[in-house]
Parts: sequence; structure tokens; C-alpha cells
Amino acid sequence: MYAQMVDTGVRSVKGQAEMTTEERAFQARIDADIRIEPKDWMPEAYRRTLIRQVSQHAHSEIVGMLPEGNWVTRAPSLKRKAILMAKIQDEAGHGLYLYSAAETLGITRDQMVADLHSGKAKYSSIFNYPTLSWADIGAIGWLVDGAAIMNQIPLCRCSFGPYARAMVRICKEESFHQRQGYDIMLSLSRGTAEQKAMAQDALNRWWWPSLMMFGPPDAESVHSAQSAAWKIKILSNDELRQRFVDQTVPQADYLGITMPDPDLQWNPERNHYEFGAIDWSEFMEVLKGNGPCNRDRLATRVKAWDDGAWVRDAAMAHAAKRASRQQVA
Ligand code: FAQ
Repeated sequence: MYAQMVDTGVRSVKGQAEMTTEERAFQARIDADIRIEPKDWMPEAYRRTLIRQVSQHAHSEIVGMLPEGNWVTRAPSLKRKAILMAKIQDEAGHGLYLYSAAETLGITRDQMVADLHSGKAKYSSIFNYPTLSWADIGAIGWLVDGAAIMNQIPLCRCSFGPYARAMVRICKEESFHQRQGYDIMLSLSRGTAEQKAMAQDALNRWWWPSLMMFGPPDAESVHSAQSAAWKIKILSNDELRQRFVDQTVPQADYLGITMPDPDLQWNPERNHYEFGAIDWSEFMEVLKGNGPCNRDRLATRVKAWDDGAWVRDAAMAHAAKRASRQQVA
């Protein structure tokens, strides 16, 4: 897989002959599966790639709280509400571990937040879609967390130590999130005809955007070849997408709802489901800021940051007072 990605990548990878002595030694450590830690020497491009990916990942966790937050006050029971609140708080925790991992690469949290708020930094395309019914909370847990786990399990083995270690705990929590989403879908699909229709409608709207979460096709992925060579990416975008489809179709069958893809069919020769064409023009529009909720999501984040300024000021004043008391003692 690794060799295949290097061959097909849009951006070429530096060959051994073009590398400096330091770069060759670095690549040898990667090839020997030795983890890179923050104080180790690393090529500037490796550092930048990780800052880009880890900070985008952190932003996704934080912005990802918003579509679900929309349903906290309208969850159908106290139990569902408590579970949803716990899940959303977990996502905040994931964002914080990931911001901390990115900080070890020499970027400040303030800079990352500023890049998100100015629209310079990306976050996952999936969080620019609206949550129109309670079934959407089920679909997010089942499909979005399901896709996130598929992508993140290999990241537990990635070459950068702080990112790999953060992913271990995140993946454990994401599995609980996936189960809670599937449990909501199960209740709805075993419920009244109207509830089953809600579950079907949520699947219809979230299926294709979930497939887009894995990123562009390998042949068009700008960063894949170099990220594979550096073992930041262990499996390719298309390979992860295929695994997700293969895992999820039987789960939809068990729910008794139908994938919104007339071309979906099992191919016994490939031992995979074949699926229809993804509308990449929709993905590109969302990335450009033109998805159904892009502007709303960013405005909500900026407002939350501004409204929370007094909490940050109070915490800093408290910390400064404690430090000066400790100095006196
Ligand atoms: N959305 O060359 P590639 C979650 C961009 S966490 C937006 O293939 P790469 C938890 C990409 O950045 C979900 N942009 O890029 C949760 C690049 O643009 P750039 C987040 C995307 O980095 C659940 C350009 O396209 N997970 O859901 C997307 O090698 C429920 C070219 O693409 C992660 O971040 C996209 N979907 O591969 C929370 C996992 N795809 O930066 C709340 C870590 C691609 O040059 C509720 N990230 N782009 O301007 C990764 O594994 C990788 O970054 C990929 C993209 C696979 C996402």
C-alpha cells in the first residue's frame, strides 16, 4: 500500500539522493518504526504537515460539538440527554489533547484558534451539515464517529509520538460514541413507522457526506504520498473509505434501512461492496466555505470564544495571584 501511494501521489516524495544527511537519518528512523518525539530533529515540512493535520483534527473535534449541541435541550429523555452531554464533553476533551499535541510542534494554541476563526484553518467537511431531527444524532454517532474511528485507529500507529498516544484514548471514547449512535438508530428503526422514516431520512442525508470525510480520492490527494512516506498516514483515503463501506452496509441491513445508493452491490470477486460515484463538487464547495452551515458554525465558534473572554481573564488573574503568593512564601 505504501509503495502504491508513493507512486500515485499527486505531490512527489523526496528521493534518497535529494535528501540531506539529517533527512536520510530521519527517514531511516521512520522506516524502522521508531517514534519521533517533539525534541527530536525533524524536517521542517514534517513539522508543518503535522501542525496542519493535528490542528485541523483538533478544530474538527471542537466544531463537531456544535451540530450535536443543537439537540441537548431537545433529547427525547433524561437518559438520552445525559449520554449526549457526556459525548459532547468527550469531544471537547479530544480537541484539547490534540491542541496540546500540536503545541509540542512549536505552534501556540492562540495561533491555532486565530487560524480557525479567520477561516484559514480547515475542519472536517462533515460538520457543515445541519442536524434537522433527533435521528441525526443517531446518524452522527453511527456514521460520523464510525468513519472517525476507521480513520483514527491507524493513526494510533503514526510516527509522531504525541499524536499517536492521544489517538489511543480518543479511539476508545469514539467507540462508545459509535455505539450510542447505533443504539439511537436501533430504537428508531424498531419504533413506529414515523420513527423508522426519521432514521431512513437521516441515513439518506448523512451517508454521502460521511464518505467524503475520508478526503479526496487517492489520485487527487495532495498530501498522501509524502504523509505515507513519513508514516503519518498508514492507510490511504480510498482504502479507509472502502473499509468503512464494507463495515457499515451490513449494519444498515440489520437496522432494516436502505443505503441511498442504487449502485451499491457486493462484489464477491473483490470481496468488497462496490459503491456509486461520490459528488466531489459538493465536497469542494463545502471546503470553499459554501456548505449549508459553514458560516453559521464559524460565527458560533467566534461568539463562544468572545463570550468566554472573561473566564480566561479570571483564570489568568487567579493563576498570577497564586504564583505571586507562592513566591512570597
Ligand atoms: N474535510 O491531500 P489530502 C471526528 C483537505 S474527527 C475538510 O487527502 P490529508 C470526531 C485536506 O486538509 C474528524 N478538509 O489531505 C467527531 C487538504 O487541504 P489543505 C476529523 C479535508 O491531510 C465525531 C486537502 O483536502 N478527523 O469526526 C477533508 O493528507 C462526531 C487535500 O486532501 C481528522 O481530522 C475533509 N473531510 O488527508 C467529533 C483525522 N479531507 O490542508 C464530533 C485526521 C481532506 O492542504 C462529533 N486527519 N481535506 O488545505 C486525516 O486523517 C487527514 O487529514 C485526512 C485528509 C484524511 C482528513
